[in-house]
Amino acid sequence: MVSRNPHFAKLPAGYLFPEIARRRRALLEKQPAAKIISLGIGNTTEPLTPAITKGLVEAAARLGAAAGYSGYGDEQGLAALREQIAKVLYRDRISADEITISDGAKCDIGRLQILFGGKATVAVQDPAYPVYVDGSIIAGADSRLQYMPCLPKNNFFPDLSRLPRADLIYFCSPNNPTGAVADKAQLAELVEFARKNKSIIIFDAAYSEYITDGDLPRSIYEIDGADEAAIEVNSFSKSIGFTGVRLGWCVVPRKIKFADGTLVWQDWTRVITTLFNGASNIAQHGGLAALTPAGRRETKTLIAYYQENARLIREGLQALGIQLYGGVNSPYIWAHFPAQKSWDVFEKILNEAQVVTTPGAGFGPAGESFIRFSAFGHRADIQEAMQRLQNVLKN
Ligand code: PGU
Repeated sequence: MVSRNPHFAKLPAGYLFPEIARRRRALLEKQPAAKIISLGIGNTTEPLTPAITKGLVEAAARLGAAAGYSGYGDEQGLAALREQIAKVLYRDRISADEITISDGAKCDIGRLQILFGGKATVAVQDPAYPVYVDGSIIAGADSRLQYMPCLPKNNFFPDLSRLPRADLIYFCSPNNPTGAVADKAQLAELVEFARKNKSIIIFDAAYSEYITDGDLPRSIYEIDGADEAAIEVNSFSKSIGFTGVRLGWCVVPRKIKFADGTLVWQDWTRVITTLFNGASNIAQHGGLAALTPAGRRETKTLIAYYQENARLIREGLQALGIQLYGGVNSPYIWAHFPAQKSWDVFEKILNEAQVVTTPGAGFGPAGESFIRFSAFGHRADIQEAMQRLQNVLKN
């Protein structure tokens, strides 16, 4: 018999979102006619926009002719896309060769965990996107995980003065699930802390395009010195609806070194070239189309649609007197149900309103008594969900 990788025994039984899907199916078995609305998993619902669709279609068509066919590409991604990301999204704060194109931020987080291995000590925001914790456990980090509580009383920014040194610090802004966005002073404090401790920040900016407030940083590289201390992962999933198409990127600056002087970039290149064969060429051309002026205009309109959904959710919950956070420069609304268990509130909303949400406890201990509402949905569904909640959640 083959022995089981012992790290898997340390994980919670299942990943959060399949568990939520299981409970949704259980409701449908009891009430097959239920018209369930999902404000649960952050999954995009609106169609791809015209310029981006055209980029994808034309790339697919080129593959259908001898002259335009191509097979494997560079593992790091199309040079043109790396250059455009550096120019359009980072205003050349980092260089194209520090960017690798991937099949999404989640996949890059997993590969980064391979890069650092199980010996690395890890700090995570609590609550956090579960992949940081579960992925670290799979990589062998288990008990060395440090939780950094992020609660209303600290404005969802951890008290770094109490944090013991960790090799890796996961930080997500705009945050999933709290919707909090770190300002420049807070990120400067984080970068300073990491530099002082010789830690590496893994900065997840998957929702950066939801920041419309010009004073808030969209990238950690807006902070001086971050290129010596931070890796950034990002994605086209939530900005242009590529959740199913799959396209993301990772920035590993050349200034970041391991203790023995090796460039992290060098080993990252080794991971990418050895364990990844590049993102889909069609998807990459969709990404290129998204970075043209027309693509950028369409992206803004698409994001504005989900932001209006977020506004409607905030308005609806506020009318019920529920204390809430986020949902302004972020697609997530973090609603507080004091003294209640988040899985109980989740079940009540699911069974009585047929609305799927995400229980805060699924994101870590500090998520208890909170519910995450996702603004990804068709407008009519959002309106209908808020109507149903008026009846179910009113005191
Ligand atoms: N990073 C963060 C912070 C996320 O919230 C998500 C998706 C990703 C990365 C994934 O990006 P990709 O580029 O699409 O790989 N979070 C969603 C979906 C759940 C999941 O398991 O990814 C959510 O509802 O939290």
